[in-house]
Amino acid sequence: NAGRKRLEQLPKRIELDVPTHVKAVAETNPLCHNMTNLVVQNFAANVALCVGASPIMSNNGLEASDLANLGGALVVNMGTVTPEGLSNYLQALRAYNAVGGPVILDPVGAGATQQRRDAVRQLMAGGYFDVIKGNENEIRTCAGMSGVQQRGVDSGASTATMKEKAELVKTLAARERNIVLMTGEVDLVSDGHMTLAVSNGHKYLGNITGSGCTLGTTIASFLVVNREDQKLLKVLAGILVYEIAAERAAERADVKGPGTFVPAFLDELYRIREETKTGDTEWLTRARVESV
Ligand code: ATP
Ligand code: TZP
Ligand code: MG
Ligand code: MG
Repeated sequence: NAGRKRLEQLPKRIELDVPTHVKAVAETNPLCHNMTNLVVQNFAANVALCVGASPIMSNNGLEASDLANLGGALVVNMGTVTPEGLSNYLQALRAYNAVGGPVILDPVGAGATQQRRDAVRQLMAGGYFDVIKGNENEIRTCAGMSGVQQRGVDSGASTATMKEKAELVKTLAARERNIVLMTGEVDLVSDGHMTLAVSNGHKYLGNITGSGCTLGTTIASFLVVNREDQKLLKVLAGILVYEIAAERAAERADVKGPGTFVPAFLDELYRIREETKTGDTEWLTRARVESV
């Protein structure tokens, strides 16, 4: 059947399509509109630039329709959401949906407070998100599961098995007819049909602020290119570039911990995109992707 065929083709698709998408971002400089939290503004703009996108940080809903018409993607990251912020996000969501522009939701801290639970509900009812990405507790909150209590923006320890988590992302993606990504040491990503586990990345990503947020910015940039292609593979391309850059950075002799990791990570994001432009895709041999 079609599902099995898609699965059999996966290694080949990764080998062929991932570099195509990486190259497309590097060569077409897609606009990436970030409505994001107060913490990560500068870091997210730098990550976007390093993968080859053109970032604009704007939390003003009144200018979202002009920006949507420029053909880029929107990141809605509710890390420092306020009532005014929420109405700006909703306005922007409608503007991008109206022109078919890709939108990604990062429900930061969704399970921490009542304000955030309400914000997630209103956002998900207010329009279509091509991708929802978050840590485990954030994705549980998006799925409407009760009893989720986050202590802040971090997910905290998990008691769920990989199988349970995979089932959750698949069910939510099927319900929302979009792509759902649950991040962690192993990332789970699904389009409601196929679910993939990505085991790349490095623990330093958990020791710096904004690693989830800037993965969202990266994925949004990838959603803009090769519009007729499968979204799941573009999301996967964004994840792989991001996490393999982190691995390469952490291995460098000049990296001694999370502080020196940040600039090295930006360097490696940039280097991977430059290598891919010249046809050198050796970095991709590190990809650890499994169907679950
Ligand atoms: P949290 O606040 O719970 O850390 P987050 O929104 O920052 O959540 P993460 O789950 O930390 O998001 O994921 C951000 C990125 O870091 C992802 O690419 C993920 O794969 C990677 N990552 C996080 N922890 C690890 C780890 N221990 N090993 C490898 N990669 C990791
Ligand atoms: N507080 C509000 S938003 C934010 C913090 C610390 C950044 C969260 O970043 P990430 O990428 O989810 O770790
Ligand atoms: Mg983190
Ligand atoms: Mg996060």
